[in-house]
Amino acid sequence: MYIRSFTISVAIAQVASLVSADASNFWQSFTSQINPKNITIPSIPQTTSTEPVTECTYYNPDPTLITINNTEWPSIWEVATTNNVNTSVEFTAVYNSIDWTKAPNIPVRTFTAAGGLDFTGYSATSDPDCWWSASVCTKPKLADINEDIANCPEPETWGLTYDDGPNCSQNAFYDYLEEQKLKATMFYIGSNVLDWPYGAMRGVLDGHHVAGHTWSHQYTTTLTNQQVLAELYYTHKAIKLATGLTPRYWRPPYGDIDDRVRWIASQLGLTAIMWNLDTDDWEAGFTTTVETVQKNYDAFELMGTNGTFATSGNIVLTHEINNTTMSLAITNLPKIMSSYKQVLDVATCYNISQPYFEDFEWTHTLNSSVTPASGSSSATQGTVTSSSAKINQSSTSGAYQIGPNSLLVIAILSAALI
Ligand SMILES: *[C@@H]1O[C@H](CO)[C@@H](O)[C@H](O)[C@H]1NC(C)=O
Ligand SMILES: *[C@@H]1O[C@H](CO)[C@@H](O)[C@H](O)[C@H]1NC(C)=O
Ligand SMILES: *[C@@H]1O[C@H](CO)[C@@H](O)[C@H](O)[C@H]1NC(C)=O
Ligand SMILES: *[C@@H]1O[C@H](CO)[C@@H](O)[C@H](O)[C@H]1NC(C)=O
Ligand SMILES: *[C@@H]1O[C@H](CO)[C@@H](O)[C@H](O)[C@H]1NC(C)=O
Ligand SMILES: *[C@@H]1O[C@H](CO)[C@@H](O)[C@H](O)[C@H]1NC(C)=O
Ligand SMILES: *[C@@H]1O[C@H](CO)[C@@H](O)[C@H](O)[C@H]1NC(C)=O
Ligand SMILES: *[C@@H]1O[C@H](CO)[C@@H](O)[C@H](O)[C@H]1NC(C)=O
Ligand SMILES: *[C@@H]1O[C@H](CO)[C@@H](O)[C@H](O)[C@H]1NC(C)=O
Ligand SMILES: CC(=O)N[C@H]1CO[C@H](CO)[C@@H](O)[C@@H]1O
Ligand SMILES: [Zn+2]
Repeated sequence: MYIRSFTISVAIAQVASLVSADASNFWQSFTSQINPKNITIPSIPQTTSTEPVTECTYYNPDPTLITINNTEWPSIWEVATTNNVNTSVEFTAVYNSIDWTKAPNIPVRTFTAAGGLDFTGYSATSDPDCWWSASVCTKPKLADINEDIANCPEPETWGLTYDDGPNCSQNAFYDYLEEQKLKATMFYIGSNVLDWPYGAMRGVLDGHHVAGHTWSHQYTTTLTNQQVLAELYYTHKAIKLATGLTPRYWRPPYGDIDDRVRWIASQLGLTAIMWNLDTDDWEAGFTTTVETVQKNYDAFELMGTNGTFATSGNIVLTHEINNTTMSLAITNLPKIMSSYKQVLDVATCYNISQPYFEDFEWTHTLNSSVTPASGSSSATQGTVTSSSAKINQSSTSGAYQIGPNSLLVIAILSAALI
């Protein structure tokens, strides 16, 4: 079986034109005791059991791996300016590194009495602020703002994404993804990362593409500039603490983003990843039934074979959350894999060679539903690792299996270098 594969060298530019700003160095002050290229997750019942109650029993992380000083972090599941972090020297410095006089003059949104976003006076047709919640807009109307990613351009490709982790009861699900050699983009909530840091470590260890999903999961357009900055900053700091990596990508909760929020994210060098298919899986057992969500999956699976994505693929919104959503995923992934040519994380489907600020090159392998997908390498900035370093990296982490396809990738990479 011939499988087409290739690697994207660092010579190929990042997606879109990333905005550079002083604040884009924010990640350089972050610290971590984790080497993302050599992760060993402590073997405790929470990391090995597949029984939800055992997995979700709180643990104190090993202080030689993760040290959490509560005074340095916002309150868990509260807006990220809480616990007085917004008056800290650390946060004030980041805040002041941004020239707020250049920020778009777009109002902070409000809620209606019924609890939904208030669109009064906003024209979804002219959509001056590229407000996704009003118009599904992903291409900024203003200059110098990173454009969102909303689909996988490869034909008949399913962009695999899971939101709201890491959330303690994920072991059986991550085991399943590993068995199937599937890599997903995992959008982690900062509060969950501090609560369940080994879950985030596992995301990186397993070779998933980890991205941010804010600190406390608010509608970001309803937050002040300071709050938006804090939600992004502390989430990416938490992911760094638990994994050694700071994501360049994030997803706004509920998709709620406009050009003001995009501009703030762009100051940090961050780009939003949206979706173009929504399973509504989080509603199962809540405001709808599992059967209704299954019908959404059925339709999306059919789209893989009926021509809907003949010229370019999708990114699908699904969630880790709990046993209901993860069981729906496990039930449906075999059909998804047989209906689509590829099932890929977004870094791979979008040729993103550096999904993190740190030096951690992404090695792309399309058709990863057939063979193992991307892995990490130990390249230094501007250079590409030797093939032996790649092999050792893979075997050390235990996450990537070296198959014929990986060897082909290495061969191509070596050939390109020599
Ligand atoms: C990887 O980590 C293990 C355990 O933490 C350590 O013993 C080993 O030396 C490390 N290997 C490398 C290549 O850093
Ligand atoms: C926690 O952080 C605060 C603020 O940075 C610092 O003053 C304090 O000494 C730290 N505590 C520990 C135990 O490290
Ligand atoms: C810090 O954040 C809190 C909570 O959002 C807010 O009440 C307070 O006014 C903020 N303080 C400053 C100095 O911005
Ligand atoms: C999962 O969460 C949803 C709410 O999002 C809830 O309705 C459902 O009952 C939960 N399922 C389990 C197994 O906890
Ligand atoms: C493919 O299937 C989807 C889901 O049933 C449907 O909405 C769409 O119209 C179909 N497209 C074509 C070209 O048949
Ligand atoms: C994560 O798990 C905790 C504890 O089980 C739960 O309270 C919280 O709602 C979960 N978060 C999400 C986003 O599902
Ligand atoms: C769902 O829960 C059952 C038992 O409570 C467990 O055996 C199963 O592995 C869980 N599934 C997932 C995907 O976590
Ligand atoms: C990714 O790279 C492949 C192969 O070079 C190319 O066909 C595809 O258009 C690229 N996709 C994007 C989004 O750049
Ligand atoms: C990689 O592994 C091979 C085979 O085990 C060994 O010969 C080589 O020295 C290793 N290279 C590095 C850089 O550790
Ligand atoms: C990009 C790529 O290599 N796509 C291939 C994936 O595999 C199918 C067959 O299973 C090919 O048709 C695609 O061209
Ligand atoms: Zn979410």
